[in-house]
Amino acid sequence: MMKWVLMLFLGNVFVSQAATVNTSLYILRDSIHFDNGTALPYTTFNANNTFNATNARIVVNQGDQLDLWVVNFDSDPHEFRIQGETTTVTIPVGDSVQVLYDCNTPGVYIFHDPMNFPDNASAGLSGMLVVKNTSHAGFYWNVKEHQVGYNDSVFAGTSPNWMTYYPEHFTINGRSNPNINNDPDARVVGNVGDTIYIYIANTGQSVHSMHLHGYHATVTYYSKDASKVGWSKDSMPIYPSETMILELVPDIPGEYPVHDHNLIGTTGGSLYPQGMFTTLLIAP
Ligand SMILES: [Cu+2]
Repeated sequence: MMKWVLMLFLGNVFVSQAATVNTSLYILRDSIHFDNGTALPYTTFNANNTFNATNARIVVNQGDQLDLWVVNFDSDPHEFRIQGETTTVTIPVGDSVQVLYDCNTPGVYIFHDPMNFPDNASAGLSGMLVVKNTSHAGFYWNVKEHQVGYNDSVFAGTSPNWMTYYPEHFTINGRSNPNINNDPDARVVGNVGDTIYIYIANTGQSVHSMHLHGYHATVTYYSKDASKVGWSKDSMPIYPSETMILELVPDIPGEYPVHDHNLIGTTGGSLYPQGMFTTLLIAP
């Protein structure tokens, strides 16, 4: 297997505590399944050689260096880029590429396949790189929507018509209600007084507005508009290819709904409540 090395140096900040994080992403194609019986062909980045509709997530600490191998086990060539980088690497079928990334700036960055953008990224190849600067509890929402037929078109080599995009399925980390609450990385569970961070990436092509019942959360990072940092709200619009970090300090116990305020996002193939619908569970 021929190996290409690409080094992305993102500045020269030296952090003495920095660790090297060695990890790999395996590009695999299978299907994403929805509760109305629909299955769509889907390609994702996986943590090992087993397909999972949840894209593998990479979580590092500020100052770490990411030493990443991206392995293409799909039958089509792919590209790889981390959001904010201008460099794109190509990964031929059966090949792998090494990417070195200095994680100097805390935030959420979407790594994706930019080939024929947004086609390949929409058909599954978009995940989250989270650069943390806190040890507080974290939860992760990769929000995305899906339209029947679009992925088939992408995999057949034909770009779908994004002007007539009307998605029917909505997922967080590749799951829809009621299965989101079974994802311990997505379902927010904590105690009154905890400091909880929710790391969000919109890897879809529609705007989603996550509505937290019961609490306000404070925006600590917003890729689209830094002037919104510090805002405390219960509903946060997140635009396509944008990312956000929310800080939540629950003041009362309870179980409260969290859902896409764009209400089509709480359906799945016309079933309700499906889609982006979960709950927060806060103990006294
Ligand atoms: Cu609501």
